[in-house]
Amino acid sequence: MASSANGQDFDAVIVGAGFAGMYMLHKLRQAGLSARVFEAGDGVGGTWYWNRYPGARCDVESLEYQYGFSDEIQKGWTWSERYSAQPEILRYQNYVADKLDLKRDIQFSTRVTSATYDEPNALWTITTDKGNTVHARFCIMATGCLSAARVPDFEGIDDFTGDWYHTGDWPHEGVDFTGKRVGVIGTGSSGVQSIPLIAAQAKHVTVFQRTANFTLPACNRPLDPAVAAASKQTLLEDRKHALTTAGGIICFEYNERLAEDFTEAEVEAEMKARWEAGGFAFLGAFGDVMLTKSANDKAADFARREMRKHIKKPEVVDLLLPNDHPIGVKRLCLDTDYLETFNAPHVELVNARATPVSRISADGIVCGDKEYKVDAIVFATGFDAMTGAILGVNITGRKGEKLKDKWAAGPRTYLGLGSAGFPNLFFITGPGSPSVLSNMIVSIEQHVDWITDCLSRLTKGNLRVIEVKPDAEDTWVAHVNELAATTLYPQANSWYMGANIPGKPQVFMPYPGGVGVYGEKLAEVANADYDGFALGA
Ligand code: NA7
Repeated sequence: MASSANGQDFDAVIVGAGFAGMYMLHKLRQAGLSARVFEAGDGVGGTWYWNRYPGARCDVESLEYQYGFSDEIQKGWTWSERYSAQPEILRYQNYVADKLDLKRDIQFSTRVTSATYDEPNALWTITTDKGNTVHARFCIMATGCLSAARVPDFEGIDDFTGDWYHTGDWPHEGVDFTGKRVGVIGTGSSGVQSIPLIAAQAKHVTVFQRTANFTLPACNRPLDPAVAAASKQTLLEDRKHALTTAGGIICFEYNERLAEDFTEAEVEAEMKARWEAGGFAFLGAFGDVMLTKSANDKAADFARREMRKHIKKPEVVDLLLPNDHPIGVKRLCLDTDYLETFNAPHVELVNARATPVSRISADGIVCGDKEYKVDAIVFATGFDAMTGAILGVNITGRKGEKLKDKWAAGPRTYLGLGSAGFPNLFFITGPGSPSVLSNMIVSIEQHVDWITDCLSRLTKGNLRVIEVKPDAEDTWVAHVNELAATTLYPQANSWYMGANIPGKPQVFMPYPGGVGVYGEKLAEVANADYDGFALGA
C-alpha cells in the first residue's frame, strides 16, 4: 500500500460491508476514489451475515428489498418468495459483490477499533483489531442500525452449563435443538420469527416475554414467476417512485384520509383488506394511525381481535395480546405461525414483565423465586440500535473530542449524515435520518448517492474538508424531536427511543418525516452548495 505525500493511504475508509458498505464502495470506485472496506465478518452481508437464526427473514417484500441502481444486477437475480429468508438475501449480496468485484477492496475478519481525526493533515487515522493503521481523507460508517447485538448482563450467565446464543450472532453451522429444553428471552421480530421453528424441533420451549408485541400476518408465499418477471421491467422506475414515498416502498400506499372521515363500516373494511393482504400495509389504513390515539386505538383493537383468533390456550390469551402501547410505535412483527405456536402443549409463556428474569443459574433461567430448567438459551434480546455500532468504534474528532461524549445525551447529527466537530466523517443511515422507519435499501442508496456527489463536489473544487455547522445540527436535532413529538412514537419503550438499553438516553432517533420529504431536504442542501456544512481547503 503506497501512501501519498501527505500520508494518505486511501481517499476513504468504509466501515462495514453490508448493503451500505458494498454500494458505497461501488460508487466511490465509479467516482474515481480509492477506498478500503473493513468488515468484522468473514464475508459480505452485514445484518444478513450475522442474523442466521432459524426463521430469519426480511419484513420488506423482496421485490423492494434489493438494490435499485443497476438494471443488469436486478435483471440477473430472481427472488423466490414474497419475503426473502436470510440465506437467499446473503446469496444475493454475494452475487452483487462478485458481479462488481467488490471483495478485493474489502479486508474481512477485521474490526475497526478507532478513528481519529488528524486536523493538521485533514486525515482520519483508522486502526483495526488486526493491527492495521491506515490514513484516509474520509471515514464512512456503514455500520448498520441493528448490528451491535446485546445480551442483557444477567448475573450468572457465565455459570450456565448449557449452550446459549444471541439471534444476532448465530452459529454459521446452525443449531440442533432436537430433544432439548430451550428458553427464549425476547419477543421482538427475532423472537417472533424464530420461536415457531425452535418449537418445531425442541422438546420443550419456555418463552420469556417482557412486552407482548403486535404481530401482523406475513402471508408469505412463493413469488409468482410472472410477477417477478414483470417487476424486472419496472424496478428502476419503481425505485424512483419509492424515493418519493414515506417508507421507501410502493407495494402499498398510506391512506391520506383520517380515521374520523371513515364510517365505522368503511373503517372495518379498510382494515380487513389490509390485514388480509399481510405485511405492514395495515399500518397505512388511515392517515393518522401513528398520529392520534383515537385512530391508533381503532387499528390496535382490530389487531387484537384478529390476533386472538389464533390463540387457543385460555391461559395465554391475555398475555399475548399487547395492551401497553399504541400499535406501530414498537417495530411491528410479521407473523408466520407465531401465535399458534403457543397452542402446543410443550410451549410455555412466562410473564417476564410481572416477574423479570433475575438471573441465569447453572441449568436454568430464574424469575423471582422460580427457576425454569433449560438446556439451551436463545437471547432474542435485540441490539444497541442506531448508535451502538457507531460508538463501538472509538471516534475522536477535532480537538480530541470523543463522539461518545458528544452523544452522551443522545445522538446529534445534521440530516443523520454527519456531526459537528467530526469533519469528513459520514454515517450511512445514521440517527436523524429515516433509516429504520423505511426500506433500508432505499435509504442506503439515497445516502450513498448523496455522499458520493458531495465527495465529487469537494474533489472537483480542490476542497479537502467538509464539516457540519453546529447551528445546522442544532436546528436539525430540534426538528427531528419536534416531529417525533407530533407522533405516537415516544409513547413506548422501544429501541427507536433507546429504551431497551439500561442507561441509554431516551431520544427518538430516526427521522419520522418520511423518505420523500427527507430526500427533498437532501437535494435542497446539495443544491445550495451543501448548506449547513462548512467546506474548506
Ligand atoms: P427487539 O425488537 O429489540 O426485541 C428484543 C426483545 O427482547 C424484546 O421483546 C425485549 O422486550 C426483549 N428483552 C430485551 N431485554 C430483555 C430482558 N432483560 N428481559 C426480558 N426481555 C428482554 O430485537 P429483535 O432482534 O427482535 O428485532 C430487531 C429488529 O430487527 C426488528 O425490529 C426488525 O427491524 C428487524 P421489550 O420489548 O424491550 O420489553
